Amino acid sequence: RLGSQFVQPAYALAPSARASARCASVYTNRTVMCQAASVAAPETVPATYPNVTPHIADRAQYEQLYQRSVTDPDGFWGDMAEQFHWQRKWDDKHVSYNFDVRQGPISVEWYKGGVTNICYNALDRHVAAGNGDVPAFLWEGNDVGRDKTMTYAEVLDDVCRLANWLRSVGVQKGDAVAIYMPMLCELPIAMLACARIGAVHSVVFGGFSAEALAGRIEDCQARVLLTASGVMRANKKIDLKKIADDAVKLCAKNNFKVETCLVYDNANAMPRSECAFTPGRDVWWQDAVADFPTTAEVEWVDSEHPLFLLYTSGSTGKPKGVLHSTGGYMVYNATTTKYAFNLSPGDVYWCTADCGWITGHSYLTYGPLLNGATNVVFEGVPTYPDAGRCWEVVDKYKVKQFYTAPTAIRSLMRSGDSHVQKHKRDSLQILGTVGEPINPEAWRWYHDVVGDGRCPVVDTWWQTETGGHMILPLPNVWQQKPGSATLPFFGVVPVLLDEKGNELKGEAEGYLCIKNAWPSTLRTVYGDHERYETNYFKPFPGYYFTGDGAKRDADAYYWITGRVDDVINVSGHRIGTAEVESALVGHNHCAEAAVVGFEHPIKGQGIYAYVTLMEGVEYSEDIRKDLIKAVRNTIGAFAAPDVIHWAPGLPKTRSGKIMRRVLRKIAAKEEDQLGDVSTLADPGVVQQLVASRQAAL
Ligand code: 6R9
Repeated sequence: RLGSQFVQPAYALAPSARASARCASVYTNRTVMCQAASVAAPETVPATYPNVTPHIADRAQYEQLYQRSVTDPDGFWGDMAEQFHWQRKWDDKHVSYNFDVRQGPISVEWYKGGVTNICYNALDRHVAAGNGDVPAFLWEGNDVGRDKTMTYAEVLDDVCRLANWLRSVGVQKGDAVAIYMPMLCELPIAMLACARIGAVHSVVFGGFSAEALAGRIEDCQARVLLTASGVMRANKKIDLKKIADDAVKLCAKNNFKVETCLVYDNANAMPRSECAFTPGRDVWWQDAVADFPTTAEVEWVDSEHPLFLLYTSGSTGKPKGVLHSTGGYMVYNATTTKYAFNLSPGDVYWCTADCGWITGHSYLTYGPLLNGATNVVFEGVPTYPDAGRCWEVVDKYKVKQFYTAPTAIRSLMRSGDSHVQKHKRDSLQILGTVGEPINPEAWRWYHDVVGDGRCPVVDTWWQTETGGHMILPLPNVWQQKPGSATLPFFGVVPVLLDEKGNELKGEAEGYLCIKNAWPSTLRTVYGDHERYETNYFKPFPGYYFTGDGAKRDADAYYWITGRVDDVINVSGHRIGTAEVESALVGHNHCAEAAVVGFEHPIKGQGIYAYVTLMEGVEYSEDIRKDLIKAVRNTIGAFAAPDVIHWAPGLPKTRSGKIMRRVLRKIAAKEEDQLGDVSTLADPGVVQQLVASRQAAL
């Protein structure tokens, strides 16, 4: 891992923004070495892949298009938007933005004057062009043998039925609708139905707890919730309806009423007879929606009309509702999908992400459908019933593009090559990764074993906030380097800044920021524009701050080094340390908690929690279990700490700030590299923690 020197950052966000006053975190964030840096020469990879004929001929053509995209965004992105249906065309000068807080409020506008609808462009447009019989979804269930195909025309029918139902229960343009669903076709269908009527969808990942779901429902005031009875993930039954019921009860306690719950009877996992049912509020999807007509009027919306909200973790406070709008998101998303995956209409494409995360929004639901591709929708997990499942599915559907996360690659790699080699995989042409830095070893295995050396690996760096890919190797357009996301996409100007906000030139390492607006820039944090400005634009005035550190090598390739703020990336899931701390101190025996990340062989990062108990409380196995349960209940099982370290005291400066870099070093067993600890109020605490680490479970 790079960025090994920890110094106090130049920017400091207001401590009052912390989730809980009792939380121990302070802003001794991990920072990067802002300096000239050199990157070791990478291993060689093939320069060209005979199987892949890219949409863009070569690096020279990329350079030419890239130059135009950044010097003439109105023209370049106008051209990219031409293929879509616009009820009213955008103005010639359609781009305007302010990224500088000193010049006034941050604002971003794209396709000014344009009126469109993303659902129409994802579905109706293809059906109208005579492609209604092309499969849109190839659904593959958790259990081998359960599958279903839906054509574009069939998806459109179902979207219209649901859109009509949503209207019938009073959902109007601009209203938020919460979606808490497993990976059934009905999940992307629900998103598209919202978009059709101009409602704003807010999908909550099915792994979140009732409390987390309730917080998200209340924040966006969603009066309608779409959910399902339950789901099987590998051998585990997840009772989604029960969690949804608990969430609705929690909302009621806070005086917010969810008026209608539409529940999909996922009978194979959990028949409706096993579910609690609240008459007057709950409605069974199959009963209520089937009789509505298969046509539904499109709500034409302004380009800047909000499309969706997606909550994501940051360094401070509760998760932020990242808001994306319609026109810019649509065009950027479709364009990145096309070039990143070298996608053509009718290609069989598979992204393994869940729709509960941004990857499932951009590269499962919208991007592939906007491009007329055939999408595999997978309900299960890559290791069930065995580690060969993905390759079996690749052969079954003749998947051409496969997109997954480094954590999945590492876990499959551990199961051995035989699971891969049992299957042919000869349909594969492009392999993609997303979510966290991919270590060169995993990259190699993905490239050499899964792709048999025939398929370029597209390492896509981007974020919930960016809506679409930002830095990535366009496949077979330029040489890859394992572990590097390489060069920016059209219209993106990445910069590396030092801690004072100066742009670093040439080979360097620094804070990764973006200098200009791109079409799918997040438009605000829902209900809190000030927080949007504080988080993303105040740290380095004039720039969008990504929260990541990066290096740039002599070939101008970018190497992402990871988060520089208090966000941990566990299996590609973003988790704020403040959120976990807040959950831990919510337990009545916990006096103080400080959470850091540590390197984990499969998950990328694991969660290491230092916990100080209340006076007189003895640390025990029961308390450990209880603390983990508190995190599961407050956030979700995926955020449960891997290690709980009972800490009689935490290393604090005389002003009471916790020195997190010390905690990170102890968690990493690198206490010989603590650096300067002379400002600690009680240096003895460090030895105590090192000594007590053995007992950490
Ligand atoms: C799309 C997504 C965003 C954070 C981001 C960075 C990390 C994502 C990466 C990567 C290195 C890649 N990240 N892709 N780091 N290489 N290819 O994951 O969005 O959940 O918002 O996470 O994930 O740290 O800042 P999100």
